[in-house]
Amino acid sequence: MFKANQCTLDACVADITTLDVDVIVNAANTSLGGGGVDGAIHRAAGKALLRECEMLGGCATGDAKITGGYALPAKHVIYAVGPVWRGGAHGEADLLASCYQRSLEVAREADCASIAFPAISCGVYHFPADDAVWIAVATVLDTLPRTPHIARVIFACFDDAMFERYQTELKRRQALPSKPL
Ligand code: AR6
Repeated sequence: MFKANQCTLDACVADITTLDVDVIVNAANTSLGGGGVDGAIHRAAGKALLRECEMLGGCATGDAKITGGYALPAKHVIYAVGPVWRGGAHGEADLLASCYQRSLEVAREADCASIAFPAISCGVYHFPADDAVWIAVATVLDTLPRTPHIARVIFACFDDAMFERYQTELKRRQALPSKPL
């Protein structure tokens, strides 16, 4: 666990659809439909979620939109569209960082205090996992000072290897000399 002023950051191995938080983030695509985390979220939330998604009109890569959580334990779902990995010279790092930043901003606007992220772009979009984890943690820490009532951030990992990456990165950050947020 990492404590940054008002907020705790944690990693866990979990199916993100089971987490009882204010909002879970979906690793979406621009048309807001698909498999992976997205498929799991739609299966758990029920058909009403799909109807609300259809009214959102898609979402740009690097941006985030929000719906209700319907049958999920989470009150809301945020759709963050990560970049497809195309070698790293196509703005992928900035677009991935933007997903985390925009998700926290959208969560703040919806008065969410707790948020769980999957490893956006690390599945079928093939972003290198070590880099993605570094970007996720760094961007969340950079954004939190502007989203002060977010008190809990969870990085929900689908497997032990991803969990180890987040644990290592959170521990490394915790060991750095503290910088006021
Ligand atoms: N809970 C937590 N993590 C999960 C879950 C789950 N239930 N299911 C998968 N993961 P992906 P992307 C992990 O492919 O790479 C979708 O079809 C998974 O192991 O879902 O951003 C969308 O609709 C991986 O580490 O997202 C888009 O078309 C991470 O979540 C496209 O895939 C992200 O895997 C987005 O690709």
